[in-house]
Amino acid sequence: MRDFSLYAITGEAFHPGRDIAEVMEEAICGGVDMVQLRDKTSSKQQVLEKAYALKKVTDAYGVPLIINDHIDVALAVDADGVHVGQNDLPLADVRRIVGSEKIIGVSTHALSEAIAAEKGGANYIGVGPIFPTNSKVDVVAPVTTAYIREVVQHVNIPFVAIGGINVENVAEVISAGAKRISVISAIAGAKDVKAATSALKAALKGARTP
Ligand code: TZP
Ligand code: MG
Repeated sequence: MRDFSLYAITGEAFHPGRDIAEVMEEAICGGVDMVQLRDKTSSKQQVLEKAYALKKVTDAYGVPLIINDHIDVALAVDADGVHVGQNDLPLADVRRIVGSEKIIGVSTHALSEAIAAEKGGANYIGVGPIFPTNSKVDVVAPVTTAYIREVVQHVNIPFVAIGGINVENVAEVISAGAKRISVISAIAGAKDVKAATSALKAALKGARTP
């Protein structure tokens, strides 16, 4: 898996009336280096259509596309990978379905889950929510940046910090040891998506430089 640092997750509710592929194109132009289609409300058919539209854009810019939940859609559009949660199919079965070449990301909220995901062959894990977030309905309590320090000590695969991260608090996340962040609202909810993404990427880079 090619490394990434700013991972945008789609959040259509944040930009009503705007096209998802267009918004993600602006995000990529602002510096996003991985995109996830996350849609918990549309029909399978609609998710498939969005995935095809996003794939066109991500392919044009050479950015990986990951599909949340819908493994069949990921395979249909030949996405780069899938992202699954703790209540989706077991990791071993996801790997059997997608094969060895696809990226598998797993959401984790506790060290036991993070270690299990690494052992099970995940390519990266999501670690969060770091801060309170309004973007996820069934969200667990924030794990805080202290938890990032624990993950750094016990997990060897790439991890991405997620949940309530924005241009103001990204430095705190990076100084706790995260190298990669994932956001929904800080990008999808921005008035000027490209400018907000550039600012976030600059803050991320600035925080990463010792
Ligand atoms: N998983 C943990 S927090 C979260 C997900 C999908 C939502 C992140 O959204 P935001 O707007 O960046 O807080
Ligand atoms: Mg899921």
